[in-house]
Amino acid sequence: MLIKRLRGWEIKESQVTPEAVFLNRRQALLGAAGIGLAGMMPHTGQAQVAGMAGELYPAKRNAAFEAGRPLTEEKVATTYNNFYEFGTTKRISDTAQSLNLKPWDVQIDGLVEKPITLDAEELIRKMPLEERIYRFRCVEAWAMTVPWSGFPVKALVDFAKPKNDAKYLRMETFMRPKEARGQRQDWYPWPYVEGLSMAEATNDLAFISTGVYGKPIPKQMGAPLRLATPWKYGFKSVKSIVRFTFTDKQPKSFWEDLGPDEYGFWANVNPAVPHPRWSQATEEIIGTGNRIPTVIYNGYGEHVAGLYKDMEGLGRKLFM
Ligand SMILES: Nc1nc2c(c(=O)[nH]1)N[C@H]1C(S)=C(S)[C@@H](COP(=O)(O)O)O[C@H]1N2
Ligand SMILES: [Mo]
Repeated sequence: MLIKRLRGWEIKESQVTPEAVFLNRRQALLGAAGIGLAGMMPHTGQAQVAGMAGELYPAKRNAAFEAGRPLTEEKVATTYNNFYEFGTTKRISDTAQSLNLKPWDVQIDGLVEKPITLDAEELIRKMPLEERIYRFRCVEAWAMTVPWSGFPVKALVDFAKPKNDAKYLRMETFMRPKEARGQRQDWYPWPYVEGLSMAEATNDLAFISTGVYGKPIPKQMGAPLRLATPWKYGFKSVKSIVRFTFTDKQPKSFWEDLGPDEYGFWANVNPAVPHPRWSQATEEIIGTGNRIPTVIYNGYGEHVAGLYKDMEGLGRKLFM
């Protein structure tokens, strides 16, 4: 994110995940073993690609959330990633496969009736899964359109039962330098942290992604639990969450900690508020070469503008 020039958008053939090859191989295996054994497949390389709770996908699409743009091709979205834990380039999808998803403890704590730790898969099975197509806008002025599966953050809030004095939801990524080589670079403020106000967290649009393209979410996109807040810049959408903390203090996020003059807490999309080093007026749709105008709140103003109507005094800070 601190780079000045964007890289090219084209995908190198060698970096495309050979998913079709994998699926064919898996089908052949299932055929040989007999379909009844499918549930007993060991968690080998195959199961890792298939991911967590695979039989829950595709989740039923919620038609209330349509993007009004073509979907980004799956192989483009799953091989052009930002995940500093695995490196600073956009080509970390292979490197990220070193992340171990099992077991994956999720802690829910802070100002809640009863703190709890549970396995991610257990949590996912308790939540109402659905599919939503959202537009996505990175602060670096690239965009994509993705079919997420998952559940509203509101469902997690209801499950956690926060106390009345909870004002923010703080979310934290794993800390495992052995699996994530970027975390061995100790000048970054690991672990990655992001946050939402309670009003934002309980807004209908705030979503926890557990899947994408009708399958469990791949590691490079933030398995097993990743935030999706489509009216905000992409850095808000913290990946591979291990901890949800309800707090009365505004969390300091990873990028805010690194560059408070460039990245803030609110991070709402606004074409009229440039980043100090580049314009936010337009965005490049990855995989297409097209550049289009950016829209305030990434076009989700009807859902979220009301959240900020008493906060206008924050000015530019609402949009960085
Ligand atoms: N833990 C963690 N979450 C993260 C990031 C990161 O580096 N680490 N990058 C953020 C940024 S800047 C963007 S644009 C999106 C990219 O999501 P994608 O790789 O699925 O496109 O993830 C966000 N979530
Ligand atoms: Mo980003």
